[in-house]
Amino acid sequence: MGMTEWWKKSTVYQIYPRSFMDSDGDGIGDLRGIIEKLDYLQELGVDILWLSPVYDSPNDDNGYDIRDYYRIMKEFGTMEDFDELLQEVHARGMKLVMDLVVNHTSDEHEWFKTRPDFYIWRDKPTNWRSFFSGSTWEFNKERGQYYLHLFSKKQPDLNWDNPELREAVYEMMRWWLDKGVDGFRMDVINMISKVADMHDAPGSDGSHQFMNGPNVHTYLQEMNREVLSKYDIVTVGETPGTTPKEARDYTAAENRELNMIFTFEHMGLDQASGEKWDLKPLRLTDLKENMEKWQHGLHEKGWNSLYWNNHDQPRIVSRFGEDTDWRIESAKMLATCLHFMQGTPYIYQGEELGMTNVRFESIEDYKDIETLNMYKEKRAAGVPHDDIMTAIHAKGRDNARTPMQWSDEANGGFTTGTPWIKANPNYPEINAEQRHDPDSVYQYYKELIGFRKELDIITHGDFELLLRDDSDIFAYTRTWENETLTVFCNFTENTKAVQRPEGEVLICNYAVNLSEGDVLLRPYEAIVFYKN
Ligand code: TEU
Repeated sequence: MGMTEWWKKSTVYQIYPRSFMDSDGDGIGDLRGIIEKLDYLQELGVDILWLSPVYDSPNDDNGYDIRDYYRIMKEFGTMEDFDELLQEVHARGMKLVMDLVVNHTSDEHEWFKTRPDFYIWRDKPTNWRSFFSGSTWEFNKERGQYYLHLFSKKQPDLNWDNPELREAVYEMMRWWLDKGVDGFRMDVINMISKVADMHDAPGSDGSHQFMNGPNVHTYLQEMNREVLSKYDIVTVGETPGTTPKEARDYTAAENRELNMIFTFEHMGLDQASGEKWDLKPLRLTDLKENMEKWQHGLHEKGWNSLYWNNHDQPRIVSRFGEDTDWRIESAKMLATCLHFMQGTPYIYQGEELGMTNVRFESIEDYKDIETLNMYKEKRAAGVPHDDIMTAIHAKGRDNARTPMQWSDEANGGFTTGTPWIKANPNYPEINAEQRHDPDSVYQYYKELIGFRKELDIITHGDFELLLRDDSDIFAYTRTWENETLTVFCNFTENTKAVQRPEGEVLICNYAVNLSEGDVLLRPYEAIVFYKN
């Protein structure tokens, strides 16, 4: 592993600044609030902090609609606050990765007025549906044409076929890298190249015409040549709709594009159709098969990110675990399942506490544009309120965006003011004060993060799925030189016996209780054996 591949032994922590910590009582998280919590993060042992966008934005999509790439969002603080945050992160031996949103800007970005050639205009719209409901085309009266917006109408897509736009992006990236940031998470970066002849698509799904498009690798190789290759940084592409084969093209070192990507396949296994709101229960064998496919698909040919959570996904303990009677056990079990795989793990704020989904009864309590647009559209189509709320409770992005729960004080100690979104009412029972308990989810995550630094087998070992057809247990081995890790994760309340493997217990989310023969896995039990 070369000097520049430090990210292969790192663990990343994602901060959604709006909901992380509010230092000035305006109810919105800010950069000074993050500075106040850096010791908490250093104690956890994470190596890289990924900040969701902190640039100037009208917040139509909570910062993923950038108005000025060179200014800090006023609610989050000043550029001086940012410089201090970066300095304090580096002083603690951690790294800071920014969220690069360059598939689109805000419609309030000056370019939208001064450089129409930086955007995508057509006389006639296609039938494509936006990720945020409605059409992906908006008519602009001044110009007398439609502009493309895959997301909200205030997020016009940039025209990456224009070399002047690409150079403007590269110049901005150099500006942040010259400040000392340590890399980028690249928002829907596999959507930047659209087919030239955009046309109507079956089911209004234009994704085959804008995902992994004709010039995406050309542009990423140019970005790497012009910018990325000149810095010792880490890059991760957010690439919905990408297969392991395409992921190899993005992450193979010899292709000189990105270090890793986020797959979405495992996040689609509990949806019945192309729409995330169309719920179906997860089948564990589907999850096992999919994660095996990605472990094998990128082994020695690329690099995986490993995640269950982010600011767009419901919280995993409520989704694939059990968040009432077995919350702590299942939170630890899910973490074990992920953290012994090959790749770079991502922890989303609050995941290390076992924070859960939220259930607001009123749509007024929800803030996310994706949710609110969907609600409006489905209500207009006559779908009952309760049916829509069931889907929002299961899959809404605000599940991940309620304030970080620091203590049992008002609003979980996130703000002394009125939070921009209500706190999850379970903050008195679930908060960071519990991290001092040796049996807390936080201390368990801290142990997992430590193993990745200590045991090279986690970074390099071969992955082999065990008990393939078992619908309760996710089990696998990692092997490397003369070492073996055997991981057992019980995803159910059923007690199951498994054959005891070689080696000693490395970690277990219960007090270890091994009889001579088989291992009896208790509800949501995770146990890892290590032989060297
Ligand atoms: O998300 C891209 C994306 O594919 C989302 O539509 C995601 O699949 C969906 O929200 C799941 O419910 C990125 C950012 O992570 C997201 O927060 C932004 O809203 C979006 O791009 C536009 O920038």
